[in-house]
Amino acid sequence: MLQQRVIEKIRNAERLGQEEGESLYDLDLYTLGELADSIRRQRYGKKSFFNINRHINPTNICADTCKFCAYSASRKNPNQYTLTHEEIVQIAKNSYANGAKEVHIVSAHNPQAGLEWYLGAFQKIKEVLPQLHVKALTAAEVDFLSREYGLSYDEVLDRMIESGVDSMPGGGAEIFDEGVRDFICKGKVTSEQWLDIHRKWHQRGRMSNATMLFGHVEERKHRIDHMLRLRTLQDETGGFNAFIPLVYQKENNFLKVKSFPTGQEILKTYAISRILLDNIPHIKAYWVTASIGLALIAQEFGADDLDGTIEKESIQSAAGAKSSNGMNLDEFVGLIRNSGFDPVERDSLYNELKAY
Ligand code: V47
Repeated sequence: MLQQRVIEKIRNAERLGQEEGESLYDLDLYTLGELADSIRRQRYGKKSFFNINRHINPTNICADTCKFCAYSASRKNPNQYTLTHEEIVQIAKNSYANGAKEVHIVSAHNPQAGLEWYLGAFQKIKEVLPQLHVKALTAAEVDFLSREYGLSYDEVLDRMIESGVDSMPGGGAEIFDEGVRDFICKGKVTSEQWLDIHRKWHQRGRMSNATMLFGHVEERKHRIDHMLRLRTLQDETGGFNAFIPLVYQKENNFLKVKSFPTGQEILKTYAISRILLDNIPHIKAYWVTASIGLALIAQEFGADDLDGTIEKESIQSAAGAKSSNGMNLDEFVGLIRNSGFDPVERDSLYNELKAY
């Protein structure tokens, strides 16, 4: 039977393909959880990683029209804003003073802002806070800047490094399947381009993350395909730190979704990603989209990282997530400990900073 063969292969640390990956969803939740958990425990024991970080979303004016997005200014969200460099630097300074080790800076694709507005902010942060890790610009933003200002991807990536960007976040990946992608975010960076931008970034010796937006109109087979395309690139470059399955949030947007994934389906997706992505070190249960309760349970289904304290979050909270004011550090650490895991503060590149 396919299922028995697949379980055997996982226990022998053999790789699975598309069809085998899809068949994992047919396993019962506990069998799948046990398989993913044994991989997670072999690698990290009971450690659960998090960081003290600050999300900054400097503008919500966007040339693109992704149906799932509630963040960009539109007729459902008429309040446009663009922060000045001074405001961005002030936020970074305050967060640093409060213990943040990383700023995660992601914007919409604002054609009025200018290349210097995008890149100058990183430079100014680094001038005053050279130790603060700047994780900034998704591959979708890199593609936007390249098109808007007639630069090649190589040129944009080099300018990012000159401006002080340390690593790239994993946003903009959505779902790689071209049919689904066309339906949910036509006109944005293509799947091939997204992968190519990360390849080029990794070739510069830099690290990044990869996300997958799921629980909307995609099917299970599209999630497996997405993971396998990432695994192939990771074989080539080794530049991904973490894979982050993002659970779709349904409020205030233009994507009409009939049914939403159950908790079981979400946990299975974390577990399957741990099993399939044998070459990506960390699986992040981003508590913002999973909800903190499910993210804590996901620690037993393959996830070893819960992202961070965040402080403020505007993208998913616009679509209904309960994350607009981040998470208190003491509460976060207490929740991880009380769920049976050992909280470990990490830096952006997963060096361990403090065991709580
Ligand atoms: O790419 C937009 C997603 C992403 C919705 O790299 C939505 O460490 C759910 O990429 N429901 C941006 N998600 C955020 C992101 C991220 C987050 C945390 C950590 C890291 C990392 C990266 O937000 C976008 C898009 O897929 N998003 N709208 C929505 N309605």
